[in-house]
Amino acid sequence: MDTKRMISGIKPSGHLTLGNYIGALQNFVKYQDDYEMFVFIANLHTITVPQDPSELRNNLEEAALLYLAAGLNPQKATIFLQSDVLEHTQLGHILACYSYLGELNRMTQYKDKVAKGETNHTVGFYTYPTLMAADILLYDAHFVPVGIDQKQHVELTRDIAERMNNRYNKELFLIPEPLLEEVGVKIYDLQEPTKKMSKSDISDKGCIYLMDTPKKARKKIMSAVTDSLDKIAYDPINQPGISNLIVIAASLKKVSIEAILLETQDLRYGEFKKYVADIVVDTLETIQNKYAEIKEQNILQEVLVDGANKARTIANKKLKEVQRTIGIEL
Ligand code: AQP
Repeated sequence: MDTKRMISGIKPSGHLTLGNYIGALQNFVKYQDDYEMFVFIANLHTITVPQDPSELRNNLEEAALLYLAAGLNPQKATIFLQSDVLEHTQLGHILACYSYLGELNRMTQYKDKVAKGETNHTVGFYTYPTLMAADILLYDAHFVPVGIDQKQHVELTRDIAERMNNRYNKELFLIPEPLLEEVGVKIYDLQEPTKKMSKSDISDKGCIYLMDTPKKARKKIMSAVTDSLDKIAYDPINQPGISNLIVIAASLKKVSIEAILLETQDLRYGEFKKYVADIVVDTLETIQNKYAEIKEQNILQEVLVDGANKARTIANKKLKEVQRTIGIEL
């Protein structure tokens, strides 16, 4: 049986968070053994909102090092910078010409901005789902491992791919499936546990960054908002704070929610937070030690060049096929 292909990426629009790790990065690492894995750093997606160039460069380098520090192995996975493979933007433009304004208007992230009364979003922000569709379709990926917030974009990708396949009466694109984990598809802010933990949030009190010092991370967990019910139960509606901590623990320990509940049911909230903080700190320390080692080795450029070369070969072949099919190339 042929190995199935997977593609995913993270945008370095800030320091990567525990949400990025649980919802994306640790799954990429898990899948690299069984799938042909393509993982890119989605730098083109970051500039859909304003960025400071030197901060962005730092975030980009940090994200790439974190991919490796978290356990992605360049011998197994193709790791590259999105902008190094020009085929992404070219196919992005083509797919934008096969997408409708109504579809992009329905994208939740865009709708949320409009609902908040924000009017200064860029054209790039509006069309980023079509670029994301290109990121995926260039590689004929079977699966796209994502957190819940990105599922809608994979569904749009499927719609565009099916539309073009039907229009040209051939299997131009493979129809990808979003791949969501049972636990950890959405990690919430520790201070506002009904809101997603996001790297570009203004306040960082509720957000754990992978490069936070263990002391800082522990403090954030110990100050996480809980409730007055005084019981450790998985009840996201009535106990969103405690439930979020349970999910964090289960995801990092790679066990079920029930297993965490069994282990912690008799703990008081303070003890439970310490239990979760120990797990988080242990994860961060492992990643950060590896990060320091890899930075020292100075291998990043080589990994990204090799990855881009490999990705480009596949992407270019698909782009040419698309261009010939739609008639813009002889
Ligand atoms: N809190 C989260 N819980 C679970 N999964 C998450 N992901 C992000 N945050 C969480 C997943 O990580 C992958 C890469 O996401 P991204 O960084 O490219 O985009 P994003 O979802 O917009 O992430 P942020 O942190 O919220 O970025 P900003 O603040 O810049 O918008 C995706 O699979 C995502 O689901």
